[in-house]
Amino acid sequence: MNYPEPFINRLQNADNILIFTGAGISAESGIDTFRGKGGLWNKMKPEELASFDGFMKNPNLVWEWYQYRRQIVHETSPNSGHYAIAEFEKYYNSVSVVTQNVDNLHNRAGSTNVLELHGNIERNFCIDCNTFFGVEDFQSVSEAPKCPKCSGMIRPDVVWFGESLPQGVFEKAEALARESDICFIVGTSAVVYPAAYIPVTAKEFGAYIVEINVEQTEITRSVDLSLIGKAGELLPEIIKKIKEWRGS
Ligand code: BJW
Ligand code: ZN
Repeated sequence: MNYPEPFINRLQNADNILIFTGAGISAESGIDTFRGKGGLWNKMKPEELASFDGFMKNPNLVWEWYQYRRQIVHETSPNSGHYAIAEFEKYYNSVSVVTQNVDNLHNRAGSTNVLELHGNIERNFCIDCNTFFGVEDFQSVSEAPKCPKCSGMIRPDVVWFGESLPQGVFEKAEALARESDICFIVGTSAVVYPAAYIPVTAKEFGAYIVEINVEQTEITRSVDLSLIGKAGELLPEIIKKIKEWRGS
């Protein structure tokens, strides 16, 4: 692919790279997205499955849904998009991944600076005593479990609608956005807030904004460059170009 000159200039001179990702980066690993064609929210109701009220009304249903998704995450692997993102670290001073995903695949691909805005499906916690547990603690439990310490309800450590993001994580992501020279927006519909403010902040503070998505989104009209295609194909192409310039 031939890239526009301003993008090439930024890629060649950047120090700080920010990569903001959503469900689309994991689609090629076989994990369903939330919106759009085949999205989870076409078949399921977000207010029943991704809200605290929904959990309190039917904890077993919500627990079962997360156990099912954990199994999918456990059985899959990062794809070429996740690996390309990890590879940016070879070529730039500072590379940060700010993800809305809960699937842990950026960490598994080797990215070392990952901020998880919406939590991590591989953890649980007790809503009463706040003790954290790994997924292995309740691996084959099919009904919402109770805390072994205080009998409180155990829930996945993810951020549901109406809930605050993990303390300090959004602020850290905003600070990285302000410092970034290039901000990639990869595989997200960019409709969920406050997460979707991250690329807006990056742009306000002068970053060059590149969107990678299989289709146009809410944010396409405000980006500097929109690359339409699969993240697992477009990101490795960008890395290949960088390698050619750097000769390694
Ligand atoms: C590919 C591809 C390929 C596919 N390659 N691309 C301001 C304005 C308006 C509303 C609000 C606002 N502030 C707050 C709100 C309310 C709400 C919100 O944003 N609602 C909007 C939906 C209207 N936000 C919240 O409630 C947040 N909390 C909050 O604001 O707290 C403050 C507060 C506290 C107390 C009282 C009041 C306020 C919390 C949001 C939590 C979101 N949680 C979920 C579930 C996480 C757990 C789980 O996984 O189960 O997070 S919902 C879901 O959406 C998930 C995702 O992280 C998030 C974003 O979705 P994402 O990643 O963009 O996925 P998709 O499916 O939408 O898009 C995929 C894209 O990939 C598509 O574009 C495809 O084309 C593309 N694609 N294949 C490249 N191969
Ligand atoms: Zn407890």
